[in-house]
Amino acid sequence: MSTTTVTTPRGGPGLEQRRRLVTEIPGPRSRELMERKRQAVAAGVGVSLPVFTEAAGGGVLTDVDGNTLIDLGSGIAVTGVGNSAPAVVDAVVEQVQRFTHSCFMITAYDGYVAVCEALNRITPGDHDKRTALFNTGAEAVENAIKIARSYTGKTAVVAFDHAYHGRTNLTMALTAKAMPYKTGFGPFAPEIYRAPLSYPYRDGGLSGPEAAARAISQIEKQIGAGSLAAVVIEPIQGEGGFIVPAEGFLPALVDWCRANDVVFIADEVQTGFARTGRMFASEHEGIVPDLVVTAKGIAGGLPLSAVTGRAEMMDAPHVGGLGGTYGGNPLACAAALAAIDSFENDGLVERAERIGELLLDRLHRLQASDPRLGDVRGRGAMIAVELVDPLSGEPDPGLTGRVVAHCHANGVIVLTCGTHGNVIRFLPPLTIGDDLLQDGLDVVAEALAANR
Ligand code: PLZ
Repeated sequence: MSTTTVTTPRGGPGLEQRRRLVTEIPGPRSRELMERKRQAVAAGVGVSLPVFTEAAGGGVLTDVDGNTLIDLGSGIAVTGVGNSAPAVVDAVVEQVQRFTHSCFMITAYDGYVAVCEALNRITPGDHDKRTALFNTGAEAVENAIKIARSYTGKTAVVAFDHAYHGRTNLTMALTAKAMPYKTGFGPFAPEIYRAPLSYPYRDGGLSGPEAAARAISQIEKQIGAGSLAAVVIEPIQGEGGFIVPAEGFLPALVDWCRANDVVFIADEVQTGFARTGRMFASEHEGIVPDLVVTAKGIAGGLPLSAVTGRAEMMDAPHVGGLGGTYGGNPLACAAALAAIDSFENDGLVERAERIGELLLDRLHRLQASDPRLGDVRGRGAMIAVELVDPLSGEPDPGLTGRVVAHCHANGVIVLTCGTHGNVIRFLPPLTIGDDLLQDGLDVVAEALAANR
């Protein structure tokens, strides 16, 4: 009798932490699976690197052809604690054996309450807070707006240029960029208005307070505080291009909101949980949002999102007004408790800061001899470079695409962003080692040199 041993590939930090390519990228098995994908998956669901994942952990991802790639994207800022982080895996395994679901709205469970307690404790501000849990970032943004409307009795909402808040109907309306997010998918939710952002690289020297005054003046003239329920903003923009507003912009907006009975909502979906070298990006300028929206990094890769905020606002909607079948799923809550413990106790905030120093140092050195690197910006492990035509300063999405393709072909996962698609962003897992990060940046430098 012959025995075959089936070994399940294991991810987590035990994976060999080294870039290693044994086939071209994508390899033959990934190409075969991509063909199946084409036959089975709706075309609208794109894949930026046509490689199929086998396992991931630390700072690498292995594919079905046996290649090991450096992960500088964390599945879009999700696996901050590391992919298949052992503490998260253990917590989920323990929970999955007890019960997988009860629906918190039907019979409650303690994991949900514990996640709310943790978020009330770690989000900015020491006022009395409440939290509600959902599944995705977009769903949580929608609920923050429901809460703000219910609390203020007003309807209008302001979002900013280059904003990204999701792909559902209300969040498409909040999102700035038409292609690929909105084109052909309207009509969009009403009562959404757009204000100008502070974008230091392209603002012609406008200071933070000046940029805030510009936005506030437009809001007052075009909407009026008397109709405005909420202002929603990413403290550092994610998909819109990792734009860090000039100092003083966010505090001035918060002050204006507070003086005008307008709810200030910080969308920390991409910036939250140690990513920027603080637990939340709002902390860099000491702002205290009324409502904070979180998702992505919160649960080490399991789908979970939250709205946390002032008790009197969070408690404004009537009983039964907030919820959803899966919101605060027990597996996701178990994962979140383990992940939050790791963010707080494994030095990940400091690690994000250190990753930021490494990234900025290397990218600034590249920039010094290459004027195509128009702007290098970001905070902590959320850093980007904006590529431009050095003569005109115009965005260069073509070059961006070629550099990213070179990185992918050489086993480094990098992502792009920006309204003009000319920004390369770095969002490594906070568990990546320095050597791996430097190797990844070597490849980025090669990619730039190869595309002179
Ligand atoms: N708010 C600030 O970054 C999600 C989107 C990827 P969901 N960003 C990644 C894509 O192309 O769909 C995001 C975000 C900010 C909200 C969201 C939405 O979060 O969990 O994707 O709904």
